[in-house]
Formats: sequence, structure tokens, C-alpha cells
Amino acid sequence: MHTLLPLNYAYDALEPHIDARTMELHHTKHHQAYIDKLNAALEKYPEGAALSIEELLRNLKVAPEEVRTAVRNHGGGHANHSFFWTIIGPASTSGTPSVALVAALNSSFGSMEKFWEAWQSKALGLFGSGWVWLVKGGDGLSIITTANQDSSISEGKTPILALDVWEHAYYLSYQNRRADYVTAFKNVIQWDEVSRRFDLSMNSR
Ligand code: MN3
Repeated sequence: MHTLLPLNYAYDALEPHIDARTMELHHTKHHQAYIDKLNAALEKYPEGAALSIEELLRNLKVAPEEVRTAVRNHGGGHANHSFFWTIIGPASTSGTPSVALVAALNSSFGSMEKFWEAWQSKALGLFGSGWVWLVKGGDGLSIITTANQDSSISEGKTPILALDVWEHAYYLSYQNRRADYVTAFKNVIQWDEVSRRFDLSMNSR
């Protein structure tokens, strides 16, 4: 059984960048619903119930066809949100990216400014609901998007940074102003955690 873990900060801790009501609904309603529907799907896939969420998403093809879409959507929703909660937090603890991560971003994108331009462009260009990711793959660092709740893990990538661009993540405060939400997101990134994820991705390949 997958369960909803508490956040390690209060729902209002990200204000004014992300409002408390959005955080509470997003965590207790949206994320919880993905978990409930994943658990329901796994009742019909006991071998999958024994796997970690990462193993499930890395091996979607082995899931029986009757539950594969549910595992992809709701397992992805669970994994994506679990990851997201760890890389955002209070602006007061945002910090800065590690020297190694900055060097890698400069190498891959030309400069931090160009990295953020590319990030913004991907976030605004994503039609409908989905996620923007900084990932490590066989070809190094890249920014990718996934539709719906598809996980970058299912594409064989290791996520380092992620942004939920479903409207439920920002609509109460930002309505149609996705660009303002993307800008606000930068204030609440927890760079120590993102830098740790980057280090792990470098050591795993
Ligand atoms: Mn969401």
C-alpha cells in the first residue's frame, strides 16, 4: 500500500509564491487521489504491489495491460508529486545550486540564464497538463516535458528538478498566468536537495 507522506513544511510556508490553499488541496486531495487509484490498480497486480514506485514506473511494459494505464497515470502522479514536494519549500531555505551543478548547467546550456530561458520556454510551450523536468540521461543533462502524469523515470531518465504545470498547481493564485507561476517557482526551489539529486545522478552512471 502506498501512503501519503506529510510535507516537511507547513502549507503556508511557500507564501506568497505558492498559496496555502493550493498547497493543501494539491497535497491532500490531488496527490491522495493518485495514491488511492494506484492502490486500487495494484489490487489487480500483486507483483507490482511488491515493487517500489520507481521500479513500477521504470518497468511499465511488464504491468498487465488491464492495469498498465492506471499504473502509468496514478503511479506517475504519486511519484511526480512525491518528488516535487522535496524540491520545493520555503523561500528562506531555497539556497543556491552547488558549484558542480552550476558547472554542469553552464556546460549543457551555455549559462544559467540560458538554462532558465529554456526552462521557461518548455514550461510555457507545454500544451495542456504535464510536467517540466531537468533530467540526467545517457546524453547528459536535458530539459524535457511529459504529458499528463507521465514520469521521466519511465523514459529512462533520472529527475533532478521538476515543475508541475497542471492548472491545479497554480490556478487559485495565478489563473491563466502560467509565466508568473513559473517565475514564482524559482523562489521556492530547494537547491540543496536538487544539488543532492544531481550528485546521485552522476554517481549512478
Ligand atoms: Mn499536481
